[in-house]
Amino acid sequence: MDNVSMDSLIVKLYDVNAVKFGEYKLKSGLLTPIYIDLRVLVSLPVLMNQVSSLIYQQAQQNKLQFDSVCGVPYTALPLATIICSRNELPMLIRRKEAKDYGTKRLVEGTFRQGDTCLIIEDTVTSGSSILETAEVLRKEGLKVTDAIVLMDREQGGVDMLASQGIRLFPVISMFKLLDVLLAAERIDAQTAQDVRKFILDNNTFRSKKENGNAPATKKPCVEPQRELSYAARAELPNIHPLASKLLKIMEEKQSNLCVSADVTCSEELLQLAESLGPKICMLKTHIDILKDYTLAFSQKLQALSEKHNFLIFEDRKFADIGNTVKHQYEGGVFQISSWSHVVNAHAVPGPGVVKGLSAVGKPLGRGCLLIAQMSSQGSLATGEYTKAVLQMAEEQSDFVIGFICGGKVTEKPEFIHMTPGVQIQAGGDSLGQQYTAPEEVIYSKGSDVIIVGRGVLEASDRLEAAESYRKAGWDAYVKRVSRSGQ
Ligand code: S5P
Repeated sequence: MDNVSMDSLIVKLYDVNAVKFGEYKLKSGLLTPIYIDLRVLVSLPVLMNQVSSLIYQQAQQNKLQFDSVCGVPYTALPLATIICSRNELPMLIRRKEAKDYGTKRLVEGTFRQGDTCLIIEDTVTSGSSILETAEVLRKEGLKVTDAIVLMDREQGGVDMLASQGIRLFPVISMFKLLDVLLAAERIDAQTAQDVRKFILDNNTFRSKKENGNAPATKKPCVEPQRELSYAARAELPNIHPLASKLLKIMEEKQSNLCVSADVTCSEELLQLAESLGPKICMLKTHIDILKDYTLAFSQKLQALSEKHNFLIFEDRKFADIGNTVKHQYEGGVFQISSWSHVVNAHAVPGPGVVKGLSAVGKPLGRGCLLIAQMSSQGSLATGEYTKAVLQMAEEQSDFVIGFICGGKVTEKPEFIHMTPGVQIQAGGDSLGQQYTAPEEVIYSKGSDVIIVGRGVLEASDRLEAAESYRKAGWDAYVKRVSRSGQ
């Protein structure tokens, strides 16, 4: 919105009595020379729509990322409803009290653990109403990082919320409002001056700090959201059992290393599984490069996965219609579904590929990784394609446990991020492979598991190399989790 229309909106708010001057009591008991009462808006649909658009514009201009929207009850509830309805966004409703019958939910609407919820509010003084709603949402497992308010009284709300990890984006702030109303001759200079003085003298955040009442963590900056540990993610209520199992293995073995056992002889592969087994959380195979595959081999591999507690991931990269991949997964020479805990698929064919695989794998408790990005030079799996893959995963999260990707592609902690193209030495190969270091993949890019092939296989001492990758990956994870204050 340009300045002119913003100014006319402010004047309109005054004209409809949403902004009043005189002597009024705030929720805190404090007497104030200005009172903002946006409840009147519900009777004024045109203004209601205008205000809702402005609030949503803040979200867009600041490129806020969120999965759902929650209005602080009650005045902001209809505003959130209009925003969600117009922009087809999922909404959540926070109850003031849990109802004493039925489900006793404090938050109505569906969401997943780790989803980010944007809070909408009509007026902010100290920020306590937003914080109260944020705390309820956070207790339910939602993340709250941003809030938008129509009218900020500029009395400390921004700083207080920042100290609690919430960025507040005001549409209109008090000083701007005073300037506009003065220029429009709705108030005189003396009134404007009195209100300015009142606002500056009554900063709720500053006075709390001065009295030593400010919460211990208060700092005028946005603190990062706490990042969940692998162990905590394993316990999330909506997590796929196989993802949970993997995360538990990772925590227990202190390993986020998946070795890519790209060898062509089954005996050598079994030797690798036996010797590297204690160091890894997962062993990745390309079963069709073995020159001597037998079903007996796959049974031995399964026994080793149990002995050393790692999962098997057949890197088959299914990419056909549902009916074909069903046969490829279950049958043929390899009978992959009978021994591999995890497989992966390209999203190119559309959701049918996952449906076909799921028809075979789900009853067996198997899981699938979707290929969201690739490590090879010139890969087409980028941008909109990657986004569409995330969408597909969310729609079939009863079988999709995560992604093959270069780094974190979703904030949803139920999904596992696995990254190939990892070597301690930077560089690549002559066929387009590109390598990133373990620390960068786990710490900077936020992935969960490093997939290492030749970095281990071509080392003179494979066990020693696996240990250095395990340590590098684990140290980077510990550093990452401690960075976020856990
Ligand atoms: O994008 C990808 C996806 C995969 S699964 N890039 C990859 O390199 N991979 C696989 O990871 C690849 O097929 C190979 O088995 C392994 C990487 O091997 P390295 O020897 O280059 O570490």
